[in-house]
Amino acid sequence: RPPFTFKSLDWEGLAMQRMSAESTGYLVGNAGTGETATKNRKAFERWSLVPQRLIETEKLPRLSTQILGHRMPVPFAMAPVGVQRTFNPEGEIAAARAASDQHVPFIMSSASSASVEDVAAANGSGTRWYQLYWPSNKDYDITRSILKRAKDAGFSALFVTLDTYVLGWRPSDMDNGYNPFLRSDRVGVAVGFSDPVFRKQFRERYGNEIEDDQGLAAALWTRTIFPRYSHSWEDLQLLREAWDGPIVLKGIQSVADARKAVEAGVQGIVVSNHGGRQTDGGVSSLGMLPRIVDAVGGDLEVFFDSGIRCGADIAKALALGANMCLVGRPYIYGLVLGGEAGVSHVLKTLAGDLQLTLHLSGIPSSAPEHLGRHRLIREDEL
Ligand code: HOC
Repeated sequence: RPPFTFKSLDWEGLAMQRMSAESTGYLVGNAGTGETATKNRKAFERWSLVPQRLIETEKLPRLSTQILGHRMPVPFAMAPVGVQRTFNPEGEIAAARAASDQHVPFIMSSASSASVEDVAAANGSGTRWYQLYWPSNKDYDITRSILKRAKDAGFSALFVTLDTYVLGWRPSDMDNGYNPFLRSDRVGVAVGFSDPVFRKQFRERYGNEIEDDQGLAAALWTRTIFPRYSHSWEDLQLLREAWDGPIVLKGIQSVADARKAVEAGVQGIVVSNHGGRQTDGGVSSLGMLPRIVDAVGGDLEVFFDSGIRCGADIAKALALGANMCLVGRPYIYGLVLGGEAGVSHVLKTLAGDLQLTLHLSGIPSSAPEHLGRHRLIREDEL
């Protein structure tokens, strides 16, 4: 039994009572005015499930799905979230353990506060994927080294984030002077500080070990994973050479880009606007999902991210054609509230809430033949 009883789904409200102003600002904060984040949430309200009655069933709805070659018991994964030691001393280690306990894929962030190897050890036999903040081509040796380490540590797919070559305009972080890399506990630098190529380059350049000048090394790592300027579609070839496995492009918001992803031959895309944390004034992620699915669904796997807070949200995104959803902030609220047990609690709750929502709607499984667009109606048509 977890040491808390937060049955409400208002994990954000509960977690905010426990967090410092700077942690709250970082986790709950968004880009600019917060317009995109608000639109992400509002987009869910535009769609409603239409429950059907007298659907005879003997079992609870099946939630299992096949994704990137893995059979998974639930149709959601843990989105990459960096700097998790800001929220709990065990950070990503606790989250990766809970992921494996609950059989939910864990996507590890490049900005993690634990190394690739330590996260892999905590995740054990779980399914884990690595998220890349993509260094510029001049740092290709570092990219190659990190991807090799991830592969060796059992990360089976690569999620490449395309919308964060520089961090968004985040007023709460600026107001609070929040910089997870430059804090004394340096959450967010573990992947770089443990990387042999990054370490060697630092030594050659400054004649010091990273430990001798951590501030400088942290600044350098920040610049390495947020290089300021974007890569091009052609650069994907470099990743293909460095990564032998599925590649998923995260941050797709347009039909045109989704088509380019198909042409590029990647295995999946994540329809995501980074939870409204990057481009303010951008379109809602759920709003774009059906068009993108119509254009490329079937050509690659479509993940959905940005704004999921409960089981019904997952049901709507799946009904609109997503193969799987990514859930970010909710599990971090669990981490704040109860460490590993808190994360497990949130994952279990999301699965239970989704299952009950389908059950009460007369939907026998989350598979597309049962949970498709035919189960939704637009509220503005009513
Ligand atoms: C300021 C911290 O994906 C986010 C993350 C980026 C992680 C490190 C930057 O905050 O959206």
